[in-house]
Amino acid sequence: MALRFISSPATVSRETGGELGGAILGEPGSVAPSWPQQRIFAALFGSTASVLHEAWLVDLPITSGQSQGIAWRRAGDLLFGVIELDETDFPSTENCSSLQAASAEAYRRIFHLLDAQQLPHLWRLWNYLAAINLETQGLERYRQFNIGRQDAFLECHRGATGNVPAACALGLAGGPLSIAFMAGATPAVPLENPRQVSAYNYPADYGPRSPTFSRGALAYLPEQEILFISGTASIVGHQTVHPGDVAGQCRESLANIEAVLGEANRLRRSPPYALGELSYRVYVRNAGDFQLIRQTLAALIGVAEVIFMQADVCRQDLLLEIEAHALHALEN
Ligand code: 3EB
Repeated sequence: MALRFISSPATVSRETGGELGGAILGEPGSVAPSWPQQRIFAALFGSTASVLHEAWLVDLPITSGQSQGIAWRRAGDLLFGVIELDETDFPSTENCSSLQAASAEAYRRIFHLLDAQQLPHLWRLWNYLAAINLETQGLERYRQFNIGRQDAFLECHRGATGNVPAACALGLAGGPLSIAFMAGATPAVPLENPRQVSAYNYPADYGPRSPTFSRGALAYLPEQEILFISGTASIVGHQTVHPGDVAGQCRESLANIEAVLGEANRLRRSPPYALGELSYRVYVRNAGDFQLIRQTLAALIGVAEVIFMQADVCRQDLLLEIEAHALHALEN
C-alpha cells in the first residue's frame, strides 16, 4: 500500500480515488461529510481560497463505517476516523464539566472502535475544541479536556505516559469537540524532545492532569514510514519562553521541531528527514501576527508546504503552534 497526502483548494477529485480521510479547513460548510473529513472552521491566512482540502490517499480497497458517531475508513491496516461531539449532550456534574465528559467519551469510543477493528495503536490525533482558554467551573477548558482524555486512556488500559500518540489540541471560536485520528496495527515509535519535559510529565502547574501526547511519532506501513511532529510551541523545559515576542516564539518553536526531527533521524528506517520537506500547519493566535510569523518561518525553513490558520493555543501566553508531517519510503 502507498499512502499519499495532498492539500488543495479544490475538492479532492473522484479520479484521485482512495480517500482514506482528511480535513476541510476554512469555511467547510454546515453539512457534516459522510466520510471521515474533519471540519475545521477557522480563518485561513495567506490563502486566496476560502477552503482547503487535505486528504490522505491510499491505493488499496477501502472499507468504511459509522460507529458511535465516528465516521471511519480503513485500508489494509490503516484507519482514519473523525468524531464530533456536541458538549451540550453531556450534562455537567459538580466534579465533571460537559467538556471533560465529552472528551472522555470521545476517546472511549475511539478505543472501542480500534479494539473492534483490531487496530489498537493510535498514532496521531487532531483535537479541536471551542474556547480552549476559557475558565468554567474553576478550571480552564484545555485542562478539563486533559482530565477527560487521560481518564479514557487509563480506563481503556492504555498507558498515559511513554508510548502515547502524537497530537495537537487547539481552540476554535465555536463548534463541537472534534477529534480526528489515525491508527494502525503496529505501535508507533514515540518521539520526545530533549529540550522539553515530556508533556505527560508536566508538573501540576499546568493542570490537575498532564496532557497525554508525545512530541512526535514514527509510524509504519508495509513500505513507508510516516513522521508526525505534534503541535510544537515556544516551550523549553515545561515553561513558556518569549512571552509577548512572536518572532522569538516562532524561532523557539522551530528549534523544538528541529530537536524532534533530530530524534526522528536517530530512529528512522528511511532516508534522513529535512525541515524543508515537511508539510506544516501553523496555528496563529492573533491574525495581526501572521505576516511576521510567515516571514520568520520562511527565513528558517525556506520554501515549504505551509498552511496558516487562526486558532487559540492551549496556553494563554503561547502565540503560535506548529505541527508537521512527512512520508518516506522505507529503506531496502
Ligand atoms: C505543549 O507543548 C503545547 O494537548 O494534545 C501541543 C501538542 C500542545 C498537543 C495536546 C498540546 C497538545 O504543551 C500544547
